[in-house]
Amino acid sequence: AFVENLLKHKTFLNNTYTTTFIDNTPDLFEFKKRQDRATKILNYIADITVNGHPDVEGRPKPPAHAKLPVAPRQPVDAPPAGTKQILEARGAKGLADWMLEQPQLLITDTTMRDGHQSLLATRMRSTDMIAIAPTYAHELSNLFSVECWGGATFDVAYRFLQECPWKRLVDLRAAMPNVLTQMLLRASNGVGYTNYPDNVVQSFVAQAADSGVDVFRVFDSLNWVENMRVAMDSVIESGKICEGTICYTGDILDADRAKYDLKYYVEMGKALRDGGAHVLGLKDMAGLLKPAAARALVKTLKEEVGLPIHFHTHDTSGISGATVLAAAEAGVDAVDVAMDAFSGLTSQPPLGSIVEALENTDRATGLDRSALRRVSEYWEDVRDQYAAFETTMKSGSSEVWLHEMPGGQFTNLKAQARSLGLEERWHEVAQAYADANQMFGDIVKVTPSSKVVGDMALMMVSQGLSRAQVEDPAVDVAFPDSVVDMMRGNLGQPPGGWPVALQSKVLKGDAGSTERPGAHLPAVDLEATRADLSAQLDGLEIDNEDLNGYLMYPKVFLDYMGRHREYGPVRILPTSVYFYGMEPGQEIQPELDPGKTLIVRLQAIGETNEDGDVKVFFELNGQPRVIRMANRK
Ligand code: BTN
Ligand code: 3PY
Ligand code: ZN
Repeated sequence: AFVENLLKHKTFLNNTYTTTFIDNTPDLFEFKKRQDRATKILNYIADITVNGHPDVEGRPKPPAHAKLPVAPRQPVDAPPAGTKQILEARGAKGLADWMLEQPQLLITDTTMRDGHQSLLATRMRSTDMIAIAPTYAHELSNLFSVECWGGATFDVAYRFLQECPWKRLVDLRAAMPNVLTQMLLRASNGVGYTNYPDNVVQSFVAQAADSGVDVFRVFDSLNWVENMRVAMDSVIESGKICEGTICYTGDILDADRAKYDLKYYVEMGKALRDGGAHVLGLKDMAGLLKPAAARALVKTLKEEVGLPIHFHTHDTSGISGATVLAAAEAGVDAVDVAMDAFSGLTSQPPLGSIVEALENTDRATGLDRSALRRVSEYWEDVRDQYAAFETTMKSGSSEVWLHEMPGGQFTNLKAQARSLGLEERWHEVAQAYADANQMFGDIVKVTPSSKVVGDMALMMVSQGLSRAQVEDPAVDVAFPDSVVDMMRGNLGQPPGGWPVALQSKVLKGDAGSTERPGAHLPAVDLEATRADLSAQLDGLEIDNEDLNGYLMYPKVFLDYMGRHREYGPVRILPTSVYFYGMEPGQEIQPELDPGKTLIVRLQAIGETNEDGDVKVFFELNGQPRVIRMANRK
């Protein structure tokens, strides 16, 4: 093992070693067993079986009746042509024209992105998505698109699910070659929480297009079109569909909320069209758009902007189904809905019910209702596996019109409030969130601006500060870092700018920048970064997907890679095994590579010895294997 370490050592390979090399290079004596992927996976299963997974500890377990999700079998031959083939034949502009020609309401299924982001803290694993993708391809080939990437899914995959988000995308694309894939892109914030240098955004978009994204929904968290151009231009250049997106806030029918009136949205829609958007996204992230307002807004945007409109909302109030139907009546081209089992509450309205409601009307969707029920039954079984991540919201709530929290943030902020001991004071948090929003000048609240408002609200409640106190120059306030950053201009500019007095208090007299943040951020040297990353990973070859993952989230990516080396490709494990380990007598057959299946059987778990170790007895492909695991319980 020493010679092997020596021969592989970079200093040795580079011929840069000296006579003291062996004495000064302790890693030559680290004989960590090189393990194959199957052994790493057995280690992971043994670890989880003995010690549990930290993310589900103390959380509700899947119900006793939960059964392993099994997707319907599909034929091996090619699925029918779908929207993907229209994009290939007619290009992005042609696809947009095609949308305008369709009488039916076009349907996007959000289950694989916003559905689980809003209901299960984004914890759905790739294997549960990829298994059902062939059924989408064969039985739901007339969906407009499947939203399955972007938003919070990117970092959660690395951070909490120990899997590569790019591989998810590539696998879904391969299994679903006929339906458009869709992602949510936070413009200059990429899939992160802060502005990135322009060339990082460009590189990320180019890679996402290459790895399989067809529709890019691009939005800015302050609705600043100026800050969307780099991302939009990159999408257009890739040949994919640029959905330039308006984030909806306020109430166009309320004269007291004049900042965000119909004219404001029409102007923004025109600016996005003039910026090259193929489709106009209308993103109602908090579910504030009321049916009557939807009718007026959709009708006017259709007339004034002329692009196909794709509407997205959340059902936090419980009545967003009515808004979707009103938008459909007013001529909206496409809508986002989630499969029934992943719908409602802070998620999208139920896909199956919207489809039913439109049957025998001129907007009937043409989707196969029995296929939809089969697919939703599969999702029901999937959802049971994630009981640990269910949240406490039980009913629709009109309070959303007080706080205006995005669906994706609501349950998160509730969990954050709980962890600060503010669970019983949730309604105060909601009020403080509304106050913080007014204090910031009534802004669009969506990732990342929504996080800033949430940070401020939690601080106000935990420190007992009122809006008047926060604004009072005589009261000393230690503002959260995110607030300081936003007031400096690092997320960009809201319509009308920041309230001057508050900004001056937060920045201790400074004015803050009004320029586009990306204009100041120096370009990243991509090849130098690749070389540096490779060096940090012992010379591992870094492909473009890994490079772009690292550029978005350096630390999260490196932590992921470290665990990957220890545990191997745990993404192939069934979700129950990933979170809860195995029972004695249980057998699973995860697929290591296409066509290469492991047969893993847990035989028995031994007693803990005096060193605190447990022997876990497996059979791997029929051969006995024993893993010794520290019992940390
Ligand atoms: C994660 O970090 O959440 C995903 C990877 C799993 C890490 C395993 S879970 C059991 C063991 N205990 C830990 O704290 N980490 C490893
Ligand atoms: C995200 O940015 O992740 C969102 O879902 C915003 O609504
Ligand atoms: Zn959403």
